[in-house]
Amino acid sequence: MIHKSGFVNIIGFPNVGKSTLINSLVGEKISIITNRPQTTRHRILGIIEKSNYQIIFSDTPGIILQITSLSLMQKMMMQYVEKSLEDADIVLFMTDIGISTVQLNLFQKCFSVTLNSIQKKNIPVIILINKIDRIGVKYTSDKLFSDTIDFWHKFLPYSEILPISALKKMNQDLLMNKILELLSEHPPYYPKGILSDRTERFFVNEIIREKIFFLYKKEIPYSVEIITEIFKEDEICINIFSSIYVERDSQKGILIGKKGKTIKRLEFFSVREIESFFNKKKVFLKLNVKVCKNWKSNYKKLKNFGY
Ligand SMILES: Nc1nc2c(ncn2[C@@H]2O[C@H](COP(=O)(O)OP(=O)(O)OP(=O)(O)O)[C@@H](O)[C@H]2O)c(=O)[nH]1
Ligand SMILES: [Mg+2]
Repeated sequence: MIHKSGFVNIIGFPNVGKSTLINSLVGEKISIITNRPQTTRHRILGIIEKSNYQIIFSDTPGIILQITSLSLMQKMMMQYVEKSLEDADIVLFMTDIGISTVQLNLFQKCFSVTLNSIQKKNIPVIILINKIDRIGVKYTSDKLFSDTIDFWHKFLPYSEILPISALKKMNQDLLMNKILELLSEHPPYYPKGILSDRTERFFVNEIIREKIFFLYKKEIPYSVEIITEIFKEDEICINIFSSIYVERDSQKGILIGKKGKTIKRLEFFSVREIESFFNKKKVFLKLNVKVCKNWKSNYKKLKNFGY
């Protein structure tokens, strides 16, 4: 029996549904999802396998199309994207029906060199146009949809274009069949039975960060980073102690809230999700807020945060 294996890297604009897709393909929530851009900050592997294949998917941060200066954190996020474009066996380039031609042209300007090199190396690219559930079965007559198709036809003429809905799992079987067709024969890259390359502590950090996106407005979710210092698991429960780092003193007060009310809510929502993620009856979580000035532009601090 032949065995296929390879790296299938999901790359695309912010907020188009990359993390939704990897979760849906892997069948577990390994990557957090919010309705705001730049949610994913790292490259996260999600592995699926059967006796005859092992596919290693990568979720990546959304490509920031911004001419003005990026923070060091954003630059590091974009390095994960570049790296994922280089080491892919297959690139799933994700866009959605809401992306305007202005954004697409800007993308062409910023990424033409990288995309040319992918084409030179003959790395197959499948262009995924996500969120077609928003326009339903008549999506082919949608103007934005046909503009997007035209753009990609001209830009990467040899790539397949597949309209999908990551949320509703539309055309996911088609996508899986295409991936399996394109993958090369290779023994598994990872020992069988592994779901992700990430640690339990990483998943806890990400769950807390996701809940911060839901509970806090404006810049707060973009100003936090989390480190889980204690993760002690026994048969019945998990004891967790995590620190939330903010950029400024004023943000510390906002995170904690009056008489600690808001942080209690954050603990409550985080605990519920951590319990379900680790399939545990009881999780005890203690959150602590610390100020770490300008961490987003400090290389050493970013390294400590796992960038
Ligand atoms: N209607 C619809 N919404 C979707 C679909 N896929 C994702 N979404 C929504 O789009 C938003 C962004 O989804 P994410 O999966 O976080 O997007 P992302 O590309 O990972 O975003 P970044 O990590 O910020 O780059 C969320 O509100 C999702 O529920 C889809 O197929 N249809
Ligand atoms: Mg994401």
